[in-house]
Order: sequence, then C-alpha cells, then structure tokens
Amino acid sequence: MKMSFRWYGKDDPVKISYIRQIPNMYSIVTAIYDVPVGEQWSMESILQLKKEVEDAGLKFDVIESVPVHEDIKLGLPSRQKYIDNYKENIRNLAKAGVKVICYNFMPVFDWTRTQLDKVLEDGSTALVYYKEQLEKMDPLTGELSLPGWDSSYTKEQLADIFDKYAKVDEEALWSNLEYFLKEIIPVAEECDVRMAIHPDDPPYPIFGLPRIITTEKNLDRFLKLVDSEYNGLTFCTGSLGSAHFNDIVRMVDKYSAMGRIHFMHIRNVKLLEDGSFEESAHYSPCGSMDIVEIVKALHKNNYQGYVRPDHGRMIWGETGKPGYGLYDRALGAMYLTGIWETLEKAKN
Ligand code: DNO
Repeated sequence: MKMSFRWYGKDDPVKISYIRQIPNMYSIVTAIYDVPVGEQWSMESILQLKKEVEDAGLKFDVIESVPVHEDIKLGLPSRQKYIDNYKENIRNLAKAGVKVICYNFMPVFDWTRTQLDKVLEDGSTALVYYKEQLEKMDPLTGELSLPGWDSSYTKEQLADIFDKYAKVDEEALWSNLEYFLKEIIPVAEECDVRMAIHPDDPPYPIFGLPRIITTEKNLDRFLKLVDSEYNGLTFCTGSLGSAHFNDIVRMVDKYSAMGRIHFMHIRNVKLLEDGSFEESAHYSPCGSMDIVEIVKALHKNNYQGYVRPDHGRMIWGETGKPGYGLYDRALGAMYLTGIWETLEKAKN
C-alpha cells in the first residue's frame, strides 16, 4: 500500500510542505486544473507540476482526474477528437512517469451532496446527503454548485446537455463507455499507465441522469468490457458504500484479489435509514464502514497500489475546500497507516 494525498496545486490552501510532514506519505494525487475538459494538457505544464511535487519530496505517480468530455459520454460524433486528446494526455503523463490515472463516467455531475457544512455533534462540519433536501434541488434552476462540478456551464448549456441525455439510457451509456475503453486501454497498455475508473457517487441515478458504475454486478460488467489489468478501478469506499446494497469488504477483497484495484479512496460514511448519509471521521465506529476489515482485505491480497484518505471533516477551526482540509485527512492517513503497520507486524 502506497499512501497518497490529494493536492489541488498552487491554489490549494493546504500547503504541499505540510502534506510531506504526514508520516508515511509517499505520493501526491493531483491534476492540471486550468485546461477545459477534453483539451490536451501541455507537456510543459505537466512537467512543471511534477517538479513542484518532487521538489517537495513526494512522488508524482497518480493523476485525479483526467476528466472525460461530455460528448464521449453522450456518444456524439464529435467524441473522436476528445478521445484523441485523451490518448495524448495518457501518453504525455506516462512520459512524466505517472503510473495511475483516475477518471469517472458520471453524466454531467461528479459527486453530489446536499449540504457541505453540516455541524456534527462534536462541533466539526461534514458533507451530507439528505434525500429530502435532494428532492428539492433542481440543478437547472437552482444556485447549487458543488466543488466537484464543472462550473463552466451556463444554465442554457446545462439545459442543452440535459436534453441530449434524454436519448441516453443506461444501455447507451454502457455502449459509449465500451467504445471509449476500447480506444484508450490499448494506449494505456502501451504506456504502462493503469486506468482507474471512479465509481458514481452516490451509486444510483440522480436528477434523471443514468449512472452505471454503481454495484458489484456493474463493476463485474465494467471489468469485462476490456479484460485487461490496465482497465481497473479507483475503489471509493464512501461512494459505493453510500447505499445499503453494496457489501464493501467483500467487494474490496474480490477486486483486489483480481489485481484490478489500482487506487483506493478510503473514507467512512454513516448511512441513515432512508438512504441519506453523512460523511464521518475515518475511525470505524464513527460511521457504517468497517475500515479495519477493508484494510485487512487489501493486506491479505498483498495490495501494492495507492491509497488516499478521502474526504475529511473540517476540524480545529480549519476552513478551505469542503472535504479537502488538511487536519482530518491527515488523521485518516495515520489511522490507515496504523492499521497497515499492525497487520504487517502480525505477519511475523
Ligand atoms: C470526490 C472525488 C471525485 C473524483 C472523481 C474522479 O471527492 O473523489 O471528484 O475525483 O470522480 O474522476
């Protein structure tokens, strides 16, 4: 297990030098953020970012994300140009030594929450998803914009994309994903870069848009679309675990034994009875996940890939990007490292 930490580059309120001070920290997880989705990243900007990371004493091994242009997900004729750009990005990132690329295939919206600053019992704040709040949200008219969403769309563009998705059901989305994978995985193989799809968060359709990277059955189907080690997963315990139907420990065990998990996002969520959920501290008793059992499954399967502590709460008065403060994620990293060390020692 290689410990890593997401860093949003120079504008991130969390300094990379602080990340370095977390014991056992190995690699940064980052991306180029100032290029529109679908365009090529210049070699110069990739090498500049790599230098910043390496100057801080950390590795530049994982990119999260190279986003997929909506025309690819919609299967429009214009997709070919964006697929060609995507391939070029894989090649250039490989030249810079990148080992894993994370991406997702969620129509329009990345991860979705209904509130970013819910005050928990202990005074910390966390991201939550309450079904009754979601029902009142309308992304076409409302003001909501979440940190993971592409904010470059105008309301008119968004309405236009929604219209186009009216013709894309789950099966069409599967076929567009298959087309994309058959184009890019051979390039990833050639360059020795492992592609790692991030599951849909939450793992079911929202706002009437299809979502398919959601369940064990669908992950099985995904891995078979192109049966190559280079077609792998970012296994996000919080995303897949925010629905009652996924057995997370079993899935981590199964896919890590198959060698198809290249990147782990580990976090805890507290599932509520009506299907709502609250993000919680990493420590197992704080939520519904058994983090020890998850790490044990990885350890048992000799997991050599990357792990990052995922979303943290805001604690100790920290302010910043919701989910991505320093303190609680650093606690998460140490908790995961502690579990791993204990398992290693128990082997001998
Ligand atoms: C949320 C993140 C996601 C993830 C993308 C991958 O915090 O895990 O935004 O980066 O879905 O493409």
